[in-house]
Amino acid sequence: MTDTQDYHGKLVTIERFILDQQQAHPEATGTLTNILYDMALAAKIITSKTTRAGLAEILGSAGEENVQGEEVQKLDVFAQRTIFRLNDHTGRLAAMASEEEEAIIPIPSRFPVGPYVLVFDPLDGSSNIDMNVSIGTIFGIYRRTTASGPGTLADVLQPARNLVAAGYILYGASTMMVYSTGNGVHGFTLDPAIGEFLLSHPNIKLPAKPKYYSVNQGYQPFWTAGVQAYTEWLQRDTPEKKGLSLRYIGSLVADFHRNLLSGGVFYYPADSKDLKKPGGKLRLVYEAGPLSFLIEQAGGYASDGAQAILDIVPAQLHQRVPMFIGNRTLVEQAEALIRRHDGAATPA
Ligand code: P6P
Repeated sequence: MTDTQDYHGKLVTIERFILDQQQAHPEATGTLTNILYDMALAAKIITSKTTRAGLAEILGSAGEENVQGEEVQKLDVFAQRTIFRLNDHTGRLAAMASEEEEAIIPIPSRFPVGPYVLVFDPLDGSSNIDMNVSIGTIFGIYRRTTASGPGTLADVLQPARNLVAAGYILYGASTMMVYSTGNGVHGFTLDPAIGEFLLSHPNIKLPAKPKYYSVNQGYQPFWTAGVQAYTEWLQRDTPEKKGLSLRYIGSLVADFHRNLLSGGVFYYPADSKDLKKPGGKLRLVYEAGPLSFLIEQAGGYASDGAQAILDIVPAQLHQRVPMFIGNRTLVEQAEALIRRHDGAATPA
């Protein structure tokens, strides 16, 4: 097993790191390695567009032609097509599933299928683009569960504990790719001058002393009594912790990344504000699941308020789930207060 401590202070590209990690698995064929390579390439391609998003008016906004007469795509559609086109022909995947597509995405019949499935939210938080707020891509990789032929919905509807890899790409002041294959969480920062992701955050672990809580406090009137009590507990000095500061960007990958590095808890609970979303807003398969895999690899925990998100077997592709994710002590306190005030019935 490659000791990631060896990397501190060393100049390592993401490709070199992924390959080194593969060498810890003699049985590995390199297929997973190549899927991760392609996610890094997707990140570079999408970055080339997100850094100019604000210029859409000058360059033409989505659906129009830009000054070069090219059709300008909405960024989330562009991100979706980029990830699809990098993976549709490689023979590594049996199917894909995306936030942007109602059904699973089959591998075109002219291409071979492979042993993995890729689930992804191509550009989460894209409504923030016009305000130049950081946005992100979230992805998870499973081994297919069906024996052969085209991948099926069953291959995708697996509990996140089955993930073999998960990660995200944060398009912020710099572009970062953060991923895990079950051997710790590792962060890479894109150096645009050379077009390479360089290892900048080896073996990320949640700080034991949390700093922030992150929630949209605007929904407070619509929370259950348990979530109200939890929020009040987070704000207070207690024997276990100092009162936490509130930080909420409203862009999941940015909020998650900040708390991963600073320590804290992010939660998007169920609320009674929008009865069409009794289970909260975030999606289980391609948002909460992969992030829950990452947080546990970083020493934290993720719950829907009653159970580990990693153990939830999805019933539908786009099903939503309440999510409390971060330092284990903070998330377990949410479960305790919800049990005490709301009973075992909630959340949805
Ligand atoms: P609200 C962005 O639209 C998103 O899906 C996540 O990135 C973010 O965490 C959440 O919605 C914010 O939702 O209701 O607080 O605006």
